Amino acid sequence: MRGWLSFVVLAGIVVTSAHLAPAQTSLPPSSQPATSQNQPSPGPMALQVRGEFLHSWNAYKQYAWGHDELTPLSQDHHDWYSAPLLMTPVDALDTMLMMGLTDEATKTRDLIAKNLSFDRDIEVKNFEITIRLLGGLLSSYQLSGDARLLELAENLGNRLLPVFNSPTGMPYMYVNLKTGKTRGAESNPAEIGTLLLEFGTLSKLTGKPIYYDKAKRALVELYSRRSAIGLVGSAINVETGKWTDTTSHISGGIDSYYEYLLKSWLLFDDVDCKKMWESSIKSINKYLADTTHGGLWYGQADMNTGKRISTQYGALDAFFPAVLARSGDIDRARRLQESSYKMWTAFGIEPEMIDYSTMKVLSPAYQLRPEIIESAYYLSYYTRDPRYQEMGSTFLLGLVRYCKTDAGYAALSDVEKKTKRDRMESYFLAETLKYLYLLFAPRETLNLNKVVFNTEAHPLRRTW
Ligand code: DMJ
Repeated sequence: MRGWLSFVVLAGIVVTSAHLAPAQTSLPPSSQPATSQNQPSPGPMALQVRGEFLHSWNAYKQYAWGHDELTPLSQDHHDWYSAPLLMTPVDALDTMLMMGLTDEATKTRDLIAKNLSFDRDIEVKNFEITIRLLGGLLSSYQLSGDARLLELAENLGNRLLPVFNSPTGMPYMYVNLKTGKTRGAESNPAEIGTLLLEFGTLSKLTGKPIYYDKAKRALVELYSRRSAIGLVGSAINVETGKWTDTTSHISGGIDSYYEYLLKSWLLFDDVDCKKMWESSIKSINKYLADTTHGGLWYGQADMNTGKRISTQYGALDAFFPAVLARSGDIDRARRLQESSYKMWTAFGIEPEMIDYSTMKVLSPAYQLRPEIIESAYYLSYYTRDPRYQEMGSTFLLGLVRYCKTDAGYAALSDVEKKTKRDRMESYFLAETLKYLYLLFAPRETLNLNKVVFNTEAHPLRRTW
């Protein structure tokens, strides 16, 4: 079997097979891949996206190899902490595997296995490290069978565990990877409730329940502090369990908490998560949905009274059509995606935040975010309506026109002036280009009903 031309189906994901080195394969026999002769051809648009991925990845290799991120304008690198944790390679690896970039993936696995160490005296953000690194290591392990990635994931999981040692069981925001010292009692639902897919998968793959149990308890503790009308706020103290900001919304700081209620049910068959999702979505649709400003939007309300606080919506909120579609609510998903698209097309590319009652920009940056593209992919998958690939062409056009640089892609500091910012976040390769690729690739490239993407677009599969 040879590179791009040979495919295997890994319980729902079609990937090339050349990277499945037998010596490093440690998946149980029941989850070993079955060879498929039905090789899907990516098609011209997907190939163009793959070209944009390579343009960005090659720039990372040239200017930032071994570091966390490429800085595209200065053609240099940026590390999050005093020691690099290979954020971009770990985040980008499963995209390479899914795009069939076998040689790149093999070199990247070797880089990670040889150079990534978590034995560092650095204080890291638990949420970001979990969704990007733990999620990336686990999904790439499942796709490649490379046992070195699972070893790294387990090592990282053990170093993150101290975050849960708070009086409520809800995690602190920061932990020192070497000493286990924690900090940051003031947290939010997203940072508390976006851990179960990764920690739970680690439990299933290692046979050690501790990771699942700790992350599940955090989720349940958070849910149990919802208001009488079923909403959560924006900030909570994990030591006292008291809310310190009662503003409720589906935006950054809360967003992926809801996503993980739904997806933890789907990935683990966890009926508690099913119940928590089902009661939460009723409250979200009752108090946060807003149809009074042309189309469907979701704004902000007080978690206790349900009173509307503001009509803000932004690039991060645009993940919600994907979640609605995955839950089966195609009607709301379609309507909300039209609103997100209006936000994108008003400026040629989307701002971080608008007021949907006036369509005025509240926060002008575009940080190469994936959410609107993720939602287009889910809707395209479930409805087969060409409308969403048309949206995808608009997104690709805007990205190439406004964000492409000689060395990768750059965020924008202002979508109205189209001024660039010297930053290419690792999620651009993990999420933005992955979802864009999948949107244009043949539908059978991935069986969305058998795969659960974590919030950083790392595909997880039930191999247990
Ligand atoms: C990513 O790290 C994740 O998608 C997270 O849930 C939200 N922010 C970025 C992308 O915008």
